[in-house]
Amino acid sequence: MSVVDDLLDGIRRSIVDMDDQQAVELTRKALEIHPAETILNRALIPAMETVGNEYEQGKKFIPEMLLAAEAMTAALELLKPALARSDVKKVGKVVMGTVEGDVHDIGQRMVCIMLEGAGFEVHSLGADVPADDFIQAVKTGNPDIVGMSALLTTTAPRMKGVIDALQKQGLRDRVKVMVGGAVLNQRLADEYGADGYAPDAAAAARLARAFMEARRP
Ligand code: B1M
Repeated sequence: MSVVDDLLDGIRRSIVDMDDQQAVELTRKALEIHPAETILNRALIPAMETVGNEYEQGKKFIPEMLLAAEAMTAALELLKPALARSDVKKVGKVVMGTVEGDVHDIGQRMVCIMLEGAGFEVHSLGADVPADDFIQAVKTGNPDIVGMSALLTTTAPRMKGVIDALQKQGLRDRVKVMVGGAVLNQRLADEYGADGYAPDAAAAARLARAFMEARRP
C-alpha cells in the first residue's frame, strides 16, 4: 500500500477506533495531498460504513457509535472550507433538516456542505426537526428547496407528514422537496410525494442544481 493510501486508511481506522485527535491530525496531513472530496469519499464515508457493520455484528455499541461519529465530525469540519467555496455566486436557497425523532445528522451535514460548495445558501435546522419547524422555515426564509434526511425506518414516513403539511398550508408549489438518507430510495420518495431523491451528498448537489436549472425561464 502506498503512503497516500496509508494516510486515508489511517483516517478510516482512527474514526473506527473513535480517536478524534488522530482523525484530525491525519486529515490535516491528507489535505496537503488530496482533494477534500477524495478524503470524504475514500476515508470518512467508508469509516462510518465500517462502524455501522460493527454495530450490526455486535462489536460496537451505541456509545461507541457516538464517539466514532464525533471523530468523523471533527475530521469533516476540517474539510468544510475546501468543500464549501465561498466565492461561488449563490444559485438558490435550501432549508435542510433531519426529520422529527431522528438524531442522525452526519450525512445531512455532508449534504449541506456539498450544497454550499455547489453555490447554495443553506439553512440547516439540525436534527429531530418537527414538521412545524420546516413549515415556519419555508414561510420566513422563502427557500427554493426543502431537503429532508432520515436514517431510521421508523422516521422516514415523517417526510410525508412534512410534505402534506406544506400542501395544507398552500406552500407546496413554492418549493422543490428533496429527500435522502440510508433508508430512502426513489420508490419511497415517490410514495411520500417528494420531487426528488438523492443517494449521496454529491448527487444531492447535482439534483438541487437541476431543480434550479428547470426553474429558469
Ligand atoms: Co444509528 N442507526 N441509531 N446512531 N446509526 C443506523 C442508521 C442503523 C442503520 C444501524 C444498524 O442497525 N445497522 C440503524 C437504523 C436501522 C433502521 O431503522 N433501518 C440505527 C439505529 C437502530 C439507531 C438507534 C435506534 C439505536 C438505538 O438506540 N437502539 C438510535 C436512534 C436514535 C434516534 O435517531 N432517535 C441510533 C443512534 C445513533 C447514534 C446517536 C449513536 C449515532 C448518530 C450520531 C449522529 O448522527 N450525530 C448513530 C450512527 C453513527 C449510526 C450509523 C453507524 C452511521 C450513520 C452515519 O452517520 N452514516 C448507522 C449505520 C449505517 O448507516 N451503516 C446507524 C454516514 C453518513 C455519511 O451516511 O447518513 O446515510 P448517511 O448519509 C449519506 C446518504 O444517505 C445521503 O448522503 C450522505 C452522504 O453521502 N443523504 C442524503 C443523507 N441525507 C440526505 C438528504 C438528501 C440527500 C442525500 O437530500 C435532502
